[in-house]
Amino acid sequence: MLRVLCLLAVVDSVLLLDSGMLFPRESASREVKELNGLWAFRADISPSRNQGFEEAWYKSRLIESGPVIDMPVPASYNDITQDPSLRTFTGWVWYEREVVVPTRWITDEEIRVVLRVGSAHYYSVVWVNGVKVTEHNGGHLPFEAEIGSVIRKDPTAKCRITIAVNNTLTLETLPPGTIQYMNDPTRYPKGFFVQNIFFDFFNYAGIHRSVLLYTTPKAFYVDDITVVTDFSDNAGLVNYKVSVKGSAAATLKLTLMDKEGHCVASSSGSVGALKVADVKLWWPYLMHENPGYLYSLEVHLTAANDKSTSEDVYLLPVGIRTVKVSSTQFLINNKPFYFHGVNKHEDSDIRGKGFDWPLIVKDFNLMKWMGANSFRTSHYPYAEEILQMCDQHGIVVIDECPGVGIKDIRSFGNASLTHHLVVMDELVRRDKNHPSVVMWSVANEPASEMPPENNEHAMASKHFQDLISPLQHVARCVFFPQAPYVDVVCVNSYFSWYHDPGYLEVIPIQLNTQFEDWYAKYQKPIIQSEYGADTLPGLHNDPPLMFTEEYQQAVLQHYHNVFDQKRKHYVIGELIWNFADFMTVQGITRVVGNKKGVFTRQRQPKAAAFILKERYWRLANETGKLPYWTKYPCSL
Ligand code: BDP
Repeated sequence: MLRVLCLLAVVDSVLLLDSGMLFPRESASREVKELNGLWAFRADISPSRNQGFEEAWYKSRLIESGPVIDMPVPASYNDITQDPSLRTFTGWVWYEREVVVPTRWITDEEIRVVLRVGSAHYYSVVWVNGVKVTEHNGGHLPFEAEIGSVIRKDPTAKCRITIAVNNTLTLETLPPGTIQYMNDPTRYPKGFFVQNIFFDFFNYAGIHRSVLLYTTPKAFYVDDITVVTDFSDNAGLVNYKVSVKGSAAATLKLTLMDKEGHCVASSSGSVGALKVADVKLWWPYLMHENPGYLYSLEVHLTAANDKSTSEDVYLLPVGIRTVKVSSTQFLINNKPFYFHGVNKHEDSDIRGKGFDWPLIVKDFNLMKWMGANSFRTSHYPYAEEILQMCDQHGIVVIDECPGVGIKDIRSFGNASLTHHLVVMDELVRRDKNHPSVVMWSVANEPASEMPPENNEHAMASKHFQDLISPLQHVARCVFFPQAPYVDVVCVNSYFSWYHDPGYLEVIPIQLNTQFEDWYAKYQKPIIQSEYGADTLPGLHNDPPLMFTEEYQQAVLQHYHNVFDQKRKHYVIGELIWNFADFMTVQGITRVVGNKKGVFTRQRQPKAAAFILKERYWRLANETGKLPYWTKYPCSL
């Protein structure tokens, strides 16, 4: 079975949303207060799952309406307790935390106070001191609410934040899912229902990323920045657009600084271009001895009246690079780039999909150790901090929206299309300025065999293309093969695994046919975006048998032989499925999760990791320039 992904290459966007989503950063005019740690928590176990709303649990402290437990934020709640019903809970859960807000934020009416949730899966409603401040539909992207007026109502009260989160997936969510009630009393307990999903990872839920309070000035502030970069010879170009919100008239000044803090270009006005002499380009890891070079763009707003001057300052990291796609190559800074990398998941023991710095840094060290220059955010947008790490380390990213498991015909209507577009819009708004992001992935393996007139998700890629069409490096969607929206064809295939299981000898012929057919049809470069085999660490057999470490190694080697022939022509990358083992629903094909990782879930290498390490470093040696510190492997 060949499975096709949809991908769009980058770079700028015209957005439907009317406000920006800049990552909260401290500056001379902005403060950030993290609200991570222990929150009070209760799952609404009432049969309707609606008791919390009926009894208005948000109106007073959560403990006053019933028992609460400690719940860490960020983290999925599923694996935190010993309660099996919480592990698979579907419905509303309630989080609450009281926060001490700095007095000045309350007394100074000129300060804008914003509450931001990095992500909560899937549907969230947020109250502050019992007043609803926002709700958000979607499990992987940030949302915000301005809360100054609410906390100023009673300056002496603590600020009580209540967040209700519902992980129920419907035919219109991304990813989609259905709830199935089992009403036969001879077979199931009363009220028994299951959440059906059509994707292969556990539907972890809860507040997955940081919750923050941050401030900006109120009279005016930098709401959004878009940069699109280019270069010619030695000169770099940063085209920028700044959107300012607020009532006061303000002056805008932009300064681009190099790593040493020296100003290399400056400008004023909300739209313009900064020219950088002797530009240091942003290069991927292993393509240049100094990868991931970032400038810093200081956006400075000032307004003065007779009495005082006020300002807003925002610092945006900027990597200057270009992305182009020909019929056979993917070019970064006009040089051919070959993706030798991994597919990942946000997934680990205990935390589930919860953001965790030690895990992230470990994963980056492992990717760099094995010589991976890229990864795909299968199958949803990852935390912004991960993309920031990619920018800094030069790890190239295919940024995927949560359009995975779109299989049911009922998920192909207008409501699904509308939601898909909003999610893509939110994704581009959040990630458009990351130099590491070189491609958008619109969906993984939707039922693209549906004819175009019925296929709203194919329409999503068309609309999405219209959205980003004024841009310089626009690519076109792939997942709907007849549609002319393709820059890069991404193919997932599992020869000798899901097809002809156990017969390694089919791989060379089937993989060759796969590549030749897709290339003949579209004349677009192709990435092998998934391939692999489930492997239980420590299980051995020679000759190789399925599920042993030897079999995983053999599958990889057979695939690699074909990649080596085709990469001379139009194959532009290979991404192993998967970087690490990850949790899935229970089922007869999964032994406590998907075991196709080349690392275990605890990030220990299986034998296949060493095969990839040897290969990726060899590919890097052939095509790129190794950084100076590779002489000192300990620093990896
Ligand atoms: C691929 C899916 C991925 C699965 C993988 C597998 O894209 O989500 O985990 O198959 O079955 O087709 O291991």
